[in-house]
Amino acid sequence: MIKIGIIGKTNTGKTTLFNAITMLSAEVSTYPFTTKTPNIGMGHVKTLCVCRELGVKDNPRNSTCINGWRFIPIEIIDLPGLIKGAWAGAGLGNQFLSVAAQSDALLHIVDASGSINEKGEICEPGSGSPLADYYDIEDELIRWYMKNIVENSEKIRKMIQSKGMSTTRALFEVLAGIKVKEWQIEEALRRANLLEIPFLDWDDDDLKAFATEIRYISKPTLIVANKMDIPIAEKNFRGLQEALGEKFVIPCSAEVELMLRRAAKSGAIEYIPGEEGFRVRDDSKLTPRQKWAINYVQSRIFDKWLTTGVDQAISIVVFKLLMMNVIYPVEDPRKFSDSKGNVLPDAILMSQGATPLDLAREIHSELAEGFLYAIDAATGVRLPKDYVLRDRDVISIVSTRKKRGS
Ligand SMILES: Nc1nc2c(ncn2[C@@H]2O[C@H](COP(=O)(O)OP(=O)(O)OP(=O)(O)O)[C@@H](O)[C@H]2O)c(=O)[nH]1
Ligand SMILES: [Mg+2]
Repeated sequence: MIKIGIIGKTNTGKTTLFNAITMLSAEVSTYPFTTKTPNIGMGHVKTLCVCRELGVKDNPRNSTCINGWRFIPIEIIDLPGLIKGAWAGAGLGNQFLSVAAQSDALLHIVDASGSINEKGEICEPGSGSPLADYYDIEDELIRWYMKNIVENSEKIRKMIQSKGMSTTRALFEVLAGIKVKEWQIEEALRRANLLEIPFLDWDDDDLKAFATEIRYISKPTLIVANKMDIPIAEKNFRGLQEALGEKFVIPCSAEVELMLRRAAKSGAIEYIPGEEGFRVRDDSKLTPRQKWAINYVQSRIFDKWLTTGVDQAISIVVFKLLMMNVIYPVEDPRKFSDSKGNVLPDAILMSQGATPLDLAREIHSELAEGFLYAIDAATGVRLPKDYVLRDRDVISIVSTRKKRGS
């Protein structure tokens, strides 16, 4: 399952966002460093289901389908807030960063309303600096990568000198544990102009240049400008967009999303995450406080920003940054079902370039071992061996071995 880590300065709303996405109740407060250990939960990414296009009624098993939208599970990790010096182990720094490093992508939350000061304490909205906060946290991450390499430099040196390994391979041996891939190292070396300079000749600037590139390449990151329900956040949001023009920055209100999801769960409103509005079930049953909240949400978020941004944030990470495709594996290509007759039972996120054999591996190793060929269920055509899976493909794998349990 894809893992998305939520990082950011303390008090920016990471846990509020985590609770909104997972519908859990991890502790939220106005005190800095409320979250002491990572919270892990399940969220969903939304995609248009193929059921309508195929004209079938589906029976999802690993996911859910609501009004033609498929919600696919993903793992969300809420991390303790960062501070300057975290890379060197200050606060919960080290523990935090090694957990963050296990994620496939990151959401970097900033308090766009400027309601936290340099130390992360709540202050007058507009007085904090979201852009400075952003750079501080990014700096911590890059320093942490640098520290990791420096601590292992003797090991890297030995691998190069005694075992004759290339710089790329030796760095990979050390960084693989934090989910860095070999091609990403190659790419980072290229972008940092270090392809021709052996590791043994690197100076501090080379190390920093490499760490900066590998941080971005190995952990694609979406910047989430949170607390957009506070009016002054708009100015800061525009500033962030301006300054970080080459990156994705999206406006968001985690608190509003949390209110909406909880109200929908209680039955007071109808709301599908990501939609551009909600519907009150029965106006006459609302308390004055609920009426006030509904007004707040409507005027501060929907009228101004169209959505709360939470669902969009996850979609952008999964589909734009990680460039995942959604594949629907089925056993019976005519009925689009599994062996028990469940129509379109599973929706699986696969990386770009993945083949039907990769899909078989993802489902079960035995299915892959006996892999013969795959069928495109929508057209009934047998796919060539080197076929590359496309988004929304419905695939039936023909194998000498059946999936266990089927
Ligand atoms: N107005 C507004 N307040 C928010 C929003 N999201 C979070 N907050 C508030 O910001 C404060 C901090 O929220 P948390 O979710 O605990 O922040 P955190 O980043 O997890 O903080 P640490 O765990 O201490 O690092 C709380 O008072 C939240 O209610 C939002 O979208 N709008
Ligand atoms: Mg927290």
